Amino acid sequence: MARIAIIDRADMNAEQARVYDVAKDSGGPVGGPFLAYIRLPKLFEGIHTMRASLASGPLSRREQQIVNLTVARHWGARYPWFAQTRTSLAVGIDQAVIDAINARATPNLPNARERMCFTVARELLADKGLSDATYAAAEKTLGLESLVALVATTGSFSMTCMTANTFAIEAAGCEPDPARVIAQYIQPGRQAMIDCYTWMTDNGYKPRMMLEECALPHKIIPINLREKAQMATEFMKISPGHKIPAIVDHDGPGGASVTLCESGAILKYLAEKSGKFYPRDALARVKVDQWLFYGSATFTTLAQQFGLWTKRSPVKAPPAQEHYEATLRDMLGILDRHLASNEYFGGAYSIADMTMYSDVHLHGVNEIGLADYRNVKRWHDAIEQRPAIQRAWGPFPA
Ligand SMILES: N[C@@H](CCC(=O)N[C@@H](CS)C(=O)NCC(=O)O)C(=O)O
Repeated sequence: MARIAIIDRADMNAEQARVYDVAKDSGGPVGGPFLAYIRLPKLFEGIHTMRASLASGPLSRREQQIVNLTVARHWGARYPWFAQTRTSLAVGIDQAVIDAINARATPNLPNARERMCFTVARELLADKGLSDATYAAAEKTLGLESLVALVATTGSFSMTCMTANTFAIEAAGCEPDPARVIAQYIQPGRQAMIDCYTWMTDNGYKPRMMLEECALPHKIIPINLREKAQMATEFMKISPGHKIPAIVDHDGPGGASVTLCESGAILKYLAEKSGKFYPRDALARVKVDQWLFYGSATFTTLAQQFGLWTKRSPVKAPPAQEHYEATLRDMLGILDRHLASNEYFGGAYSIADMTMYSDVHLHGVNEIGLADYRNVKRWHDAIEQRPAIQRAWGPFPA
């Protein structure tokens, strides 16, 4: 939390401690924006009561999540977006739906109630009310009680997002926000140093993680893969194989402009540029290279096939599905054995971990589960907590 100090349980007054314990014992949230609400214990308590009543109200878990995602995206609230993305995947919402909301597009929701939840939340936020036509359609599709719950959810979650934004609440720790550090050294009129062409895919997150970790000034340029933006002639001058991610560094070696694609090459380039997350010692460096290449060339490539055959392919092919699930489990076992005696892939946290994280996070956590891979889970959870990683996995900056 950047702007207000966290009050530890031990430092709370009696009323704060009471409401905090009640919330914690009932499994409710006590972190994030609740770190601000605790300043007003009655508000903290009231918000918990409202959350609980909405959670058990007429909207299904999925419907609530669609509203929360839409609200978090509207407010550009990083911590709530991050938290809601995780919960949405856990309740079975497709990554494609999350991607569409992140890209401010209309998600493909076959269920009429879910579609209406998105429409109402978006219209309320954009237009400050509902048109007669939307109101009538919403009442017909959802019923009055659900509509009341939907408006209340939109409003209450907006408060959460505004609180997170106002008090600059990050998901963990109190580290200075690199975004502010960056702002100090971008001179007025000067171009952002690095353009990062990317999309919300496993490879797409890799350079974002490194750029955030190094606090390197950069600009995100979304390349919408669903609209085939990667096939544009201008983009293919930067990435001849029409793939994201790619970068243009306007301040490369000797002041030259450098264009680069391939996530592994980009991570290595940024590591050499910043002098971070890549050991200087030659022996340590070759080990980081080994896992960097394994991550970029083998792990992600094969994990993508798992994603294709188990999630995205409209044609079901059980042998392919079984093959790639077994392959992914085998690879998670390989990672787990290495992490049993190594805190990170190359000893210290490095670009090798950044290349491996995306597919563990997307497929390992959400689809396979990490219960059988305890060392991978320990490693994943430590990285997930890093503020830079949470920023990198948040919505694209508006
Ligand atoms: N080996 C490449 C793979 C990049 C890749 O697979 N990119 C995908 C998205 S994750 C893409 O842009 N696909 C679009 C296409 O191939 O047209 C890397 O590590 O950067």
